Amino acid sequence: MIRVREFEETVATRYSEQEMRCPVHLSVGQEAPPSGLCEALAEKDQIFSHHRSHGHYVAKGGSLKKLISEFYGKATGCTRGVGGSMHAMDVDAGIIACTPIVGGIMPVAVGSAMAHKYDGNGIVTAVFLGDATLEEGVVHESFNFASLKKLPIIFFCENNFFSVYTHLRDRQPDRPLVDLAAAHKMDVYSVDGNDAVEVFRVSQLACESIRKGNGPVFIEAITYRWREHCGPNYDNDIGYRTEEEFQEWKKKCPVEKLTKQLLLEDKDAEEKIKKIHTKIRKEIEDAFQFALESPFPAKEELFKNLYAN
Ligand SMILES: Cc1ncc(C[n+]2csc(CCOP(=O)(O)OP(=O)(O)O)c2C)c(N)n1
Repeated sequence: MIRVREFEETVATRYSEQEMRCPVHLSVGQEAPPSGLCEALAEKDQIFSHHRSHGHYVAKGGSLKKLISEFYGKATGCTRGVGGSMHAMDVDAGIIACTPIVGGIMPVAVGSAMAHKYDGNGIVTAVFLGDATLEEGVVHESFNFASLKKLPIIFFCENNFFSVYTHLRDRQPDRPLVDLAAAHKMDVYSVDGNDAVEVFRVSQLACESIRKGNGPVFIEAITYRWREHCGPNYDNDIGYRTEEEFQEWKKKCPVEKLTKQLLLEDKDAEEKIKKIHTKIRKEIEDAFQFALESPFPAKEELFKNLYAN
């Protein structure tokens, strides 16, 4: 969680330098869901995600150097500098693909989970989705098919209540989000998405059930994004949500929550956490330096992979 938070805060701070020229969808405040889930996944398990994927990528152990280089459009980036922040991937770390068309990644993840089932390789796939993603038809086709074929996949929904500037209550009827997945006959959980330990606990249950061959599981993690939908700023003044609401969620900071828990359990926790911060800050600094010093892709690279030939 600290690595995700420090990474995102550094991106936010350095974004105004105008050197990172791709959009950034930060997930400050939403560190517990990917951290809890990825702690429960095995190293060989795989994730798929969407536009707000930095936290997912970092939590699954993706290379910081590759991701930051991608933000700077450098040849050393995870898609060689041509994809930008919404196409994070690091196959070695099991981060297979992220795409920004809302819902677009769902059938891709389901197809991949089906391939793993047929290979019998024991890989669990987890696909991240936002609450708004449930409004896309393809999501329901994906739920239906995954359930029918008992595929080894976790549908992991981070409910942060907003689709850009529109609240959930103005987009969907008042009913539990988990009902949508339960209707497709799969196990569902709804958890406090700012409680990393709870997220880890249900993610472990999901993995155990999937590894027994019981088919997909849907998890809703209720959380809140602190910064604007896209970009480094705070936007509580523009009218779609209030400063009071934001402050209430800020009090539920997932990093502070876990820190407090650890301080109660371990007298050396403060010292250990300090060391983690120092180590991670250095790691992030090195990764930024690497990105800044890396070359831009050659001109010929621009048209590579655009055509079948
Ligand atoms: C099919 C499609 N429609 C609209 C958009 C524009 N859009 C980008 S992000 C977004 C909101 C997504 O909300 P959610 O899935 O809840 O994720 P969050 O941004 O809250 O993390 C929208 C509508 C898009 N990228 N794709």
